[in-house]
Amino acid sequence: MSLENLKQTVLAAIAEASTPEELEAVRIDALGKQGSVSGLLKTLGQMSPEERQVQGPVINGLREAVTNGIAAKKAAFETAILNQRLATERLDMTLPAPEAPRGTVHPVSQVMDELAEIFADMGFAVAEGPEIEDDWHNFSALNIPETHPARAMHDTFYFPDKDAEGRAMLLRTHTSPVQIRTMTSQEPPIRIIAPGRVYRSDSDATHTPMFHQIEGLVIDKGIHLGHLKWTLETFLRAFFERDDVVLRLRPSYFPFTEPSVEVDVGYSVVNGKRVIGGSEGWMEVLGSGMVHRRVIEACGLDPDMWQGFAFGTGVDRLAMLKYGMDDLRAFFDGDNRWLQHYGFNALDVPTLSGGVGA
Ligand code: 2NL
Repeated sequence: MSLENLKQTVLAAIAEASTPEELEAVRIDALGKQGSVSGLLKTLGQMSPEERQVQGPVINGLREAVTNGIAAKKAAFETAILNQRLATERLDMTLPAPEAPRGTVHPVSQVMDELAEIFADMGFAVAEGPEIEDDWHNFSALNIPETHPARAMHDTFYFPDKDAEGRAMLLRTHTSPVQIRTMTSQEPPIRIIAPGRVYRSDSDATHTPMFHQIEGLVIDKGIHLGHLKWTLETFLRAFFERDDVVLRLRPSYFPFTEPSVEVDVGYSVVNGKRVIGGSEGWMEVLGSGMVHRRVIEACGLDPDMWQGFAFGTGVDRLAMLKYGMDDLRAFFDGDNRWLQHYGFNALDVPTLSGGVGA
């Protein structure tokens, strides 16, 4: 059979295949170990170099045409099967509801809702932004130098291609870019929290490559450390639902704040367990500081007119501290038994009057 005849025969068989099984049989006949096309490919080895130069592209072209034909037909079958399912499968909404609600709200969602409620009471709006960011919004605008280790490939997930402006694209490593976007698009005064998913190339017992962060930002005239301290104290007392939450502020360093402050909360030991409140020991819960004037400038604002404070913390960690979970990895396993145990009633929306607050 001539090459052209073989090609037409196989392409016709592909066109005639009426089920995925028939198509698979055609594929094996042509491209399988003993297949007609595979057989031709093997003949290339015995040819003289001159002959191979002529026949190689022809035979490989045949193989490619057959491979592409099969792939296109396979995709067509899959689309047809999906359309068939979409047309015939129905959810019967008239079925009675289960005896008791079965789903639960994940602790991370619960804590995010609690945080939004607490900060709304202090006049903060919730801001959101893209999880795929560029390196200007994620790093440069935050005064993080080109050589900072956080920018390294082994800490940050980069995409292979740059965007239209030539900026490197990445999965945001914190929710700060949301605040940068708010500062460049809104006039101060600004009072926002930015909760959401963030990504770092890190994975062990206490780190997952995706985790949840919440950051807060206030920009106004005459803002100082006293405002920061009052806001964090009011927030942490409301969140842990105790009046005896004690804060300890330690000097620290972040490129985007000056001065920078790390915040510990005091705990006491009751029946061998740590509970928030008192001051027998300390644990770090937040990073914060006064927004660096270079960050305010990068967003097009005059740092002699506008000042502010910012803070950031891990939502997963806050959830573990408040609700007593000890393994971070269980948060993302999707194990229904864990969710039945640690999850929250979907109808039990957190409110300041009903529990979150006091
Ligand atoms: C932490 C705590 C922090 C911020 C985040 C921030 C955002 C803007 C400007 C200035 Cl737009 N700061 N966020 C500030 C201090 C701490 O996160 O432990 N981070 C590693």
